[in-house]
Amino acid sequence: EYQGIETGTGKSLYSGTVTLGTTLSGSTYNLTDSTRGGHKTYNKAHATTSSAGTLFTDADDTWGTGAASSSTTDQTAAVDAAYGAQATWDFYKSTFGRSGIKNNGVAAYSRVHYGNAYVNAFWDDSCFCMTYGDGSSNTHPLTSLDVAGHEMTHGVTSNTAGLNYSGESGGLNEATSDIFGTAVEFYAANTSDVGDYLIGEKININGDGTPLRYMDQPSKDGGSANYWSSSLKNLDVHYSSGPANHFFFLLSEGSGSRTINGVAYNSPTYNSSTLTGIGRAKAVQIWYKALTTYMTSTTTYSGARTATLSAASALYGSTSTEYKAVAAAWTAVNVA
Ligand code: ASN
Ligand code: ZN
Ligand code: CA
Repeated sequence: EYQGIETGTGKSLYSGTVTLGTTLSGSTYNLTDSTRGGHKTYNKAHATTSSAGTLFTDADDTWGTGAASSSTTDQTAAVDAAYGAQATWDFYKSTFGRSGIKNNGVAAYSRVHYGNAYVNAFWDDSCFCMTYGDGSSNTHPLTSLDVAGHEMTHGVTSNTAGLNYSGESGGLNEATSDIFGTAVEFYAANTSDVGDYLIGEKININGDGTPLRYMDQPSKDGGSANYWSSSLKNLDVHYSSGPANHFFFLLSEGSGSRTINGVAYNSPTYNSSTLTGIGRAKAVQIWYKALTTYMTSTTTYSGARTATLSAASALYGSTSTEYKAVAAAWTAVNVA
């Protein structure tokens, strides 16, 4: 009986046709990616039990049906989730040399079709797994690339800084997932799902096609803060992430108006300063070093300023353009 590492073809819901790491066992393929720590994708078939579910299998190693004809229980959501886990693994490996969530070469796993019309996706430390609902009417699985990168990053945060999921540290935890989820989307450079500074723009979570969050101007979602204030800590963590998401946009791209990959942005500053970005590549290096070296479970926004300045100093020097840009971007979101 043959047992082997294969490369399948996935017809995804949000990212077009993709290649997937799969495994052949006997005469049946399964959705196990042995080249990336053994990540597996399971079908919950609308259950909400704590078990992993049923491992996806296939006869010909061509998975899913694509956006046009996907149904609520089929392989298509699994293709997106597996592709997202794969792209996120590759992003962390090639960008930071990190081998999986714990940097030990071991993968998490993913579960799709969780619950009935369940409009959420989540990371869970206890199963070391990502779980995805099918969205409203079971027609919009929350399996887009940026959401997958967001959820898997919760695992990284939990195993590094460990930012507590409430108050200001909770906002920084959420922003870390938005920052690296976005970086994954740009890294993948998928022609059907190009990089942007929006979160969840593919999953129609609001029913009107608008994204869940906007990094250039977080207040556009109707709940997030653009700038730090003493009451920021009282917001839900998905809203108190705003100033850090805004910091990341300003540091990467600068203030004011621009269009990137066809998406228009307009990023304001608290102090009316005009900022020039240092580029996303350097901004992610600074955030990652801050997360993995300087932040702790109780880091606040003020502490994040210090942590990212320490990271910029270590990476580029304390008199560098990058160091000065980090300071200016925090000041521009009222973290002085
Ligand atoms: N999708 C949400 C998130 O990852 C789930 C939650 O509220 N933790 O942030
Ligand atoms: Zn989150
Ligand atoms: Ca996005």
